[in-house]
Amino acid sequence: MSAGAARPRRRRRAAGLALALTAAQACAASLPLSPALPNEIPFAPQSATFVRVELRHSPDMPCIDELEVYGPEGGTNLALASSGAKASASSLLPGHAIHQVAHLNDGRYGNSHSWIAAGSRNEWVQIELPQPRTVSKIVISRDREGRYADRMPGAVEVCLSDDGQHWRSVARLADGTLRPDAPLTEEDLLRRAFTREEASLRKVDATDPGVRVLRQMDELITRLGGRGLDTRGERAELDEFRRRAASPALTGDALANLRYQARRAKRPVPA
Ligand SMILES: [Ca+2]
Repeated sequence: MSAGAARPRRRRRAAGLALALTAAQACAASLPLSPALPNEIPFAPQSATFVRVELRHSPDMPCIDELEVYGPEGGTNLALASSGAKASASSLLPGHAIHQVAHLNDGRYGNSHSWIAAGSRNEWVQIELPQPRTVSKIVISRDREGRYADRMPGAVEVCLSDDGQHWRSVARLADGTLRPDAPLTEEDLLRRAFTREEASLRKVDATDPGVRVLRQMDELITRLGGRGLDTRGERAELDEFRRRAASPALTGDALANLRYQARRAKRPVPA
C-alpha cells in the first residue's frame, strides 16, 4: 500500500471493525434458534456413541427436520442413517407419513422429511453412532426450506453417553437462547451473525451465497479503488478466493469456511 493511502485505509478498517462488532454484540444479546437455519450447538470435543437432544419444554409439539452430529474436523455428518447411525425419539406425532423418527437423520431437509413429537414436554431425540466417535457439535433445524416457523423447540439440552445409560450434559439452551457451557468466542458470534445475515439475504436474492459474497467483495474493492485507495492486496485476496471456490472438490464445511473467510475479509477485523 502506498504511504498516501494510509489514512483512508485506516478509516476503512475502523468502519469494518465497527460493523463486525455491531453484529457480534447483537448476537451476544440474544442467540435464539431460527427455524430455517442450521442451528449449531457446539460443545467441548469428546468421545461418545450416543447423542441425545433433550427438549425439556416447547410452546407446541416440537418439529426437527434434521439432527446432525459433527466432530471437530467438521465435514461429514456422523448422524446420517446412510452411515449406519440409528435415530430414536421419545415419541412421534401419529398419522403423518411425512413426520417419522427415521426422518431425523435421513439427510433430507424440510417439513416433509421431519419428525414431530407427540407432546411438548420432556421429549427427546437421539442418534446412536455405529461406533464411538469424537463429537463437538450438533446442528438442528425445524424447516431448512423456510416454509414453516412453528413448532420450535424451547429449552434444549445436549447430552452424550458411551453406553446409552449414563449421560453427561454438554450444552444447554434456555427458552431457545443459546447458553453453551463454554464461552462463545468472537469468531463464534461472527459466524452466527453471518449465517443469519445469509438467511435474510436468501429471501430476496437466490444467488448462491458463495457467488454473492465474492461479488460483494468485488464491488467493495471497486468502490474503494474508485476513491483512490491501493486495493492490490484485496484484489489478490479476492482472486485467491475465486480460485479456491472454483475447485469442484470444495464441498461441505470447507466450502462454508471459504464463504465465511470471504465474508470476513469483506469487512476485516484487525487481529
Ligand atoms: Ca430429515
